[in-house]
Amino acid sequence: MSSDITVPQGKLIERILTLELVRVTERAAVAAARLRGHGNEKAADQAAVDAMRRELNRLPIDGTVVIGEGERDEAPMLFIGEHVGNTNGPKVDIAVDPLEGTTLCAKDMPGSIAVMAMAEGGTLLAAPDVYMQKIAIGPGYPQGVVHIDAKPEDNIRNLARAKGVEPSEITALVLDRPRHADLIAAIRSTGAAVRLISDGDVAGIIYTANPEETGIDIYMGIGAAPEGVLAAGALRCIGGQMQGRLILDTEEKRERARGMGVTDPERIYDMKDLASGDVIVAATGVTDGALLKGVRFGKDVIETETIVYRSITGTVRRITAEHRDLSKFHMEA
Ligand code: VTB
Ligand code: MG
Ligand code: MG
Repeated sequence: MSSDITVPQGKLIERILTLELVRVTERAAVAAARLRGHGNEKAADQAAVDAMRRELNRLPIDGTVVIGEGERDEAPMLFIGEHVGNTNGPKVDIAVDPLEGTTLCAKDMPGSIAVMAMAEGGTLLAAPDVYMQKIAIGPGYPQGVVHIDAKPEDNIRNLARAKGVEPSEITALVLDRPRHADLIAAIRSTGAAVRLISDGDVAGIIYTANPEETGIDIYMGIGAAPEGVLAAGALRCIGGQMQGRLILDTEEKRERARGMGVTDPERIYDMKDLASGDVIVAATGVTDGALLKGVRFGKDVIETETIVYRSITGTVRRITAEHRDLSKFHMEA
């Protein structure tokens, strides 16, 4: 029986919106991909934002951006609190990162994606644009086998034990940042491997869901909060465990967070606190990556690859699209 039937009315995202989201991230990805390798992060990001915003405003939704491109509304740019959609539809929360991995795109390096999530109104954590400490593992482990406040060494050892392997057979994914020097040393001290990425921890966290293919067992470290909410949405669908804690290390940040409803600055959010309702997440590849192929510009066709997750059914779809209406893409994206 489909789990749809058991969920109270009004708690569900219209499933028809699943494919609408694909259209939105496709457009953003194509717009950004035109600027791949041009060394201009800002231009690529802006192109993705504009395309995403335009498509979102066509959707039959009454949407509020809760995770967006910043908190101040100097320019119309999918800022937090912005209303999107033609308001002719369900109240939904929207989380966006129109170009996740702007640097990767500007340098034409692997792993940049256009990504967004949609969920029933009030169910996505409205997080300020600050850092978030995160830990994530894939499905199939006992609840609590790792914990955000445990020592990294203990997390690796406990995970290895639960997997039935030696710590030396575990690989952790960590953002390559000076702030992670101690974390990396601690992980390596157990014999485990660390794979470093320069950017892109939305995909990084999603990798943990499929260790056989990606080689990644666990994600650890400090990335951005918006990316944490997007990743949690996807992991909700596939299964796995994730915890996050906002890093509110100044009074100004705590104040901002309070304004967004964060009463406990130390709170540990688990996956379901970050994305608690029925959530749909879509991501389209901009540059080639392990999760998705990048946009291909052919003579007559533009090809995109998108992955879309729907939590209530646990369905993951991969959608390869050939876009022939090139005039439209040229004109608008
Ligand atoms: C990460 C990464 C992103 O920001 O969240 C990172 O996944 C954190 O910020 O792709 P710093 O770059 O300041 O360390 C990104 O790199 C960019 O959104
Ligand atoms: Mg961004
Ligand atoms: Mg980002």
